[in-house]
Amino acid sequence: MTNRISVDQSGNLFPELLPPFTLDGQERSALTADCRKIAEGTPFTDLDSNAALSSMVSGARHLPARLVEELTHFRWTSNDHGALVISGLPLDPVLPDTPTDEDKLPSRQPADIPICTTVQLLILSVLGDLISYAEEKAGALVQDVVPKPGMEARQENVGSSLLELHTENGFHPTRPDFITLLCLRPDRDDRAQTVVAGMRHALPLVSRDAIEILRQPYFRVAYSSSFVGPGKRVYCDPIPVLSDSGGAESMVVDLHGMEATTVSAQTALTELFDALRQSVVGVRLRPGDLLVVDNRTAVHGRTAFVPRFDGCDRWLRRAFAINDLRRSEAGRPPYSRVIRRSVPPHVSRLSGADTHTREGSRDAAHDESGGPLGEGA
Ligand SMILES: O=C(O)CCC(=O)C(=O)O
Ligand SMILES: [Fe+2]
Repeated sequence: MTNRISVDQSGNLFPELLPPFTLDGQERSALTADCRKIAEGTPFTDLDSNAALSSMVSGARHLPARLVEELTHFRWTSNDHGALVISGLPLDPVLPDTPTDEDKLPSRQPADIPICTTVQLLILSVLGDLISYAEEKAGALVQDVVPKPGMEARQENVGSSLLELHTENGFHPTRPDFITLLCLRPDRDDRAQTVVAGMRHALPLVSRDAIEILRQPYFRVAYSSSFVGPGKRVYCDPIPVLSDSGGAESMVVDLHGMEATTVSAQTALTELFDALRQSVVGVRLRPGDLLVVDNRTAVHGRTAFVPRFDGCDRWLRRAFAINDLRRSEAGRPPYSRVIRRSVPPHVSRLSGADTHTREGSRDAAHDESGGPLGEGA
């Protein structure tokens, strides 16, 4: 059995996500000027501070009103795909080279790209509050999503082979509610498609019996290698795939890193995987496009592309929003948005042939061409 999302035989990509919300020329130039001004007054060297982040919250009043309304409606009610694309956002006039070696350069400094950092954080502040995780990308609050040499097959955003559908940090007790991905540079061949599959589309395709099982805590997700390093088998405690909070259903799924703890739970999970595969839509992000994913109602992934590591590679910037900052209080100091305690000491550390890591089986799924990937049985 394979859990892979699939690209059809002719190499066609997935159906397009709904048309983007597009800023017109006037909105864009006004926002560019405002972002420049806000950026000038922002201490980017200390982005992890109340002073810097509150200037982003107050700066959000410069966003076009119709964009704030769109974002607010999305925050309130999401949509069938659990995703929204905003196009035509201002970027910095000079774009530096795409970073290639994160070890030497943990993250492109926000001060190097002040306008795009500002516009992303203004938008994010309408959705919630910024958080990041210390173990991942050195805790950067706005992270570079770039291919990394030698990591092409990784099930992380540093990879360039197919990245399976996943809830962001599904293994983590404090998952982001929203993910924002701002495109600065597409891949050279314009092939990578960021994909999403929404719960509202997928769940009606799943049987009632399976839904009942998916509501039980019979599932666990392996911590991403971006948190625990490659080759480690670290799982979160068992969780349900579907949970209800105040009447609103949320979903945690990972087509690569999730496993069921009983046979009937595995059958239910396979049903859901199939339904999600039938629900996939995608977008080839262009410079100035920002994708917002509702991490509670949708999973996301990315099709393959070919990196060159020449400074012109695909480059997205990612930032996470949480809708109740207090939920993260236990894991971080009060002055910081970086969650420090991510891998609790009690999480199961497993070994044995019956388990797999997020790394495991990845190579089998790797398809250099980005072409057809088998659906498997
Ligand atoms: O590269 C992409 O389009 C998405 C990568 C991803 O899943 C992430 O950064 O969380
Ligand atoms: Fe992701």
